[in-house]
Amino acid sequence: MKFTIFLICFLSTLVLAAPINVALNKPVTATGSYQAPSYAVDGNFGTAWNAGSYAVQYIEINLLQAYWIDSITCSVGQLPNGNTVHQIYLDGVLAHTWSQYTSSGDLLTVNFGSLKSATTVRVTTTSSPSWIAWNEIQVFAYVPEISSLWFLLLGIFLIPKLLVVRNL
Ligand SMILES: [Ca+2]
Repeated sequence: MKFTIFLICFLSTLVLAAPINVALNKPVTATGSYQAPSYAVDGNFGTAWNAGSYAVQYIEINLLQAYWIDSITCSVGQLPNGNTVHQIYLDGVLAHTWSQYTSSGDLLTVNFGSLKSATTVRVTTTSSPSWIAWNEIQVFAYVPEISSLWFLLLGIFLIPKLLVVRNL
């Protein structure tokens, strides 16, 4: 009985903890700022960071705290189109590389499979025919909602105690 209630509460927590974009409006630094780095995390795919220079360039997002990152999506903002190499670094450690033909407006996504904890996300471009630019960089992480934490606490502490009091 207790275990069943705990299981229901725990599963509710997982269901309610949907991944959200934790990069939104976070502090950003970059190697160039022909157009402001903050445009890459402003939630608007119609605005872009543009380094104003060719590779190698990077943009780094400070998430301000460690998050369990599930996936990262980057909206390509380059002109002309062509072959590019982009690297994703999590807390300074290379986590993924895109090496492919890319066009303006393309969405590049990496799903890490297992969650990766990191505070900083850097996207480094080592090869491109264009000035380096991104329309938007989204970092999706699991952030438990307050309501789901409440469910979990209920499952762990309160409901078992109530059951004991009622002798169930
Ligand atoms: Ca933008």
